[in-house]
Amino acid sequence: MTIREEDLYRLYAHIGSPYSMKMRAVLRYRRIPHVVMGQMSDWAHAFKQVRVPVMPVLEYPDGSFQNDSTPLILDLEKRHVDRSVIPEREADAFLAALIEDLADEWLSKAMYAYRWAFPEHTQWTGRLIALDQLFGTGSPSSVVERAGHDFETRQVGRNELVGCTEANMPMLMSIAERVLDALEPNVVEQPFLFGSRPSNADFALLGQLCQFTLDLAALEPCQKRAPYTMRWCHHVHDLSGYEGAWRAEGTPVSPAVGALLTLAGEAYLPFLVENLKALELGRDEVRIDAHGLTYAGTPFKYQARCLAALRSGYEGLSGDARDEVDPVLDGYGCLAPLRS
Ligand SMILES: N[C@@H](CCC(=O)N[C@@H](CS)C(=O)NCC(=O)O)C(=O)O
Repeated sequence: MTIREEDLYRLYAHIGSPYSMKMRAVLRYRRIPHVVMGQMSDWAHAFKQVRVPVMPVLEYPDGSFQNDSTPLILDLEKRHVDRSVIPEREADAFLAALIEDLADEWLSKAMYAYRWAFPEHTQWTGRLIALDQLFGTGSPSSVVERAGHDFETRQVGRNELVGCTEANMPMLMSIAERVLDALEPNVVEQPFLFGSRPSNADFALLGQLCQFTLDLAALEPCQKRAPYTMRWCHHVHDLSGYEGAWRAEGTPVSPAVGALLTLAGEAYLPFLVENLKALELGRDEVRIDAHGLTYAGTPFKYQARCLAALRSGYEGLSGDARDEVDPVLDGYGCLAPLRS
């Protein structure tokens, strides 16, 4: 089969960007014809075409540009029918959206902490990401080192803004541990959250977790704690030849989904609710206590929109889907925050 140039999507992306790896894995699994644009000179052009210049950006075959992985994945569902990543059953599709969000917005804080809050590793992380950014440009290593240093300084300087403070470290590490513990038996037995077929939630988890296989502060503890999950990442990067099936009707949600919903009910959803409250009251701090630990950070409008999207997704469920999903959500403490 020859792929025609006019059918190609272009993904402006790089290895060290979790959301880039999430999108690349979706495009590969779905067999959507695409190329990955890994050069910084190409990114500048793509960033000019979108409202918020964050990575990755997807250029459609018609030459339009969009970003933000969650709506992008949904938009691709409308354009391509085969190998959907949205679970067939409405109730599971909602649970998958919730877990996707948890991976993108809560696990991502652990990812950022492992990357930028361990001072003994940030120099090399900066340099390696600079290599990604300058790959193929023939830049001498002194240029890579300088760019690495500048990137490291910028990213370390953002630790506080994204909540990667010393005081939050126990909470951030516990997010990573809880996610790894949830997935470790599942990746062997299933290997995905909603059966043997990967969903948007699995790809969102991949985006963050695959960074743990790259960053030195994460690599050793995560490899020790969840070796199969670290390996799972390398499978999920390219599932283009893989076939799976959604879980059978009438079976209970997997223990992995249960454990992730516990994390959502105990910490992530309360965080989203407090974030919204802080914004409404004009406070400059959002604070939650969960699993005996504390998180305090800056409130974000984007995360208020995440809560609104989850609530409207819940609101839009059919009666049958609600009958199925309500006892599950309630059992894990997720129902009340989604209803208010
Ligand atoms: N919600 C967005 C998040 C994208 C995002 O935050 N991308 C990061 C890189 S992984 C970024 O570009 N951050 C801005 C920056 O580094 O300036 C998505 O799901 O795509």
